[in-house]
Amino acid sequence: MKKVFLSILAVLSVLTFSSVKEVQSNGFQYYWMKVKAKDKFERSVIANTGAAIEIVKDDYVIAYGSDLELAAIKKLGWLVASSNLADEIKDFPTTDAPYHNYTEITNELKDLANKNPDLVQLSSFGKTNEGRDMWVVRIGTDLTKAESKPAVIYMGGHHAREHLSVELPLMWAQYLVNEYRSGNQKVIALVGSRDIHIIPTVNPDGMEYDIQDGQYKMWRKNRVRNSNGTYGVDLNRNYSYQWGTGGSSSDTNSEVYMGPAPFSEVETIAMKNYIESHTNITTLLSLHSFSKLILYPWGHKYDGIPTANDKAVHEKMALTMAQWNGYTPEQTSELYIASGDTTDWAYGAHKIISFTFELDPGNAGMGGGFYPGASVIQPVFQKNIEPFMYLLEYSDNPYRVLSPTMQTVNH
Ligand code: 0X9
Ligand code: ZN
Repeated sequence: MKKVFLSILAVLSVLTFSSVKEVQSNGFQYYWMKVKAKDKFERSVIANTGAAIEIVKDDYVIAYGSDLELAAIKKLGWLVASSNLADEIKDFPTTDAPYHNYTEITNELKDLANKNPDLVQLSSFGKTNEGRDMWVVRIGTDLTKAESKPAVIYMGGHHAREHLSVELPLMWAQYLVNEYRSGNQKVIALVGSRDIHIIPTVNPDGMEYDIQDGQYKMWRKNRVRNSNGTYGVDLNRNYSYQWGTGGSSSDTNSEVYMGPAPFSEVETIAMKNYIESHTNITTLLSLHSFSKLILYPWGHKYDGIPTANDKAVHEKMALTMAQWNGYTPEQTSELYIASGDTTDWAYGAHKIISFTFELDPGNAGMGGGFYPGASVIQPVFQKNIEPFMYLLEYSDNPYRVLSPTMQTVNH
């Protein structure tokens, strides 16, 4: 699919300004903002305005939000003085053809399943607002016995504009099958002994909307029509665990609109039902972009997970995975408080060991941000193979990472 590279973030590399105006189809104006914030407490105040914090630095953040949120941030007195570069931004298009649109993803997954019926099962576990199938691929030998094996679930694309987070799960599914066929002993053993669930995109409607004009729209949410005629709920604020307790907004125009109720969205309900119907899932990875981080619960409060072993498992696994991909491991709320995300729910409600990766790039420099171009796809996948494999390997008993004999029943 031809995509036009929107270099809105390229200008952020200069960081000599604080706001860039962008108009979305709902008629509201949206801005990039550079906002002074020295710690997680100040960042949480910013998150509570309803703006989405996208980059965290030692003494400032880069946030994206509506004019209302801009006004609220201005009121805090933390907005750095700005210049408006919107017109300039529209002058730098380029193509991103290797990324997959929804039809291409569907075709790739069907192809993988059709050619490998002994290893791959493709199914739709829900329908989006616009009627698209939500695809999950299940990989393993003897799929009729899959429920009796330990399971891990990988997902991407909660946020529409985070296209790299969709490419990686797709590539991971293809990689596992290819490596299995070509005799990779480790993969053969793991595909034989695990139940692997891969959901390339949780938000197909949002993703298609983001690319539909051949020009990125910087869309984040799903495409539900809200009761007041606005569009979209932030799916990563809509899960039920401690829903609406901070870092999300009840304003339908907000980038982090939590929805009218927990699990109000067909996409999150489908995720809930799917995960709850596979009680063998021990380990979860939700891919997002960008910032090069490995995050683990809690996100809704500053305290860590109260159960010592569970906290230690998350910390140890995050640290280990960071050795391969070079990302920074930390508890989610070290960034800022945000409630209603996938991992807080998966761990909080079901004790699934859960991680969010914020993929490359690390910041919004030239060619960076949400639209880093096609050249990053392969290298970012390569550096994440070992972390993905590690989650798969230890999904039989993640507590083994603490001590080989440790067994903690977590369901
Ligand atoms: O804010 C988010 O949903 C994620 N960042 S993103 O830039 N991809 O939007 C981070 C989610 C981590 N979870 C919490 N902060 N609770
Ligand atoms: Zn995201």
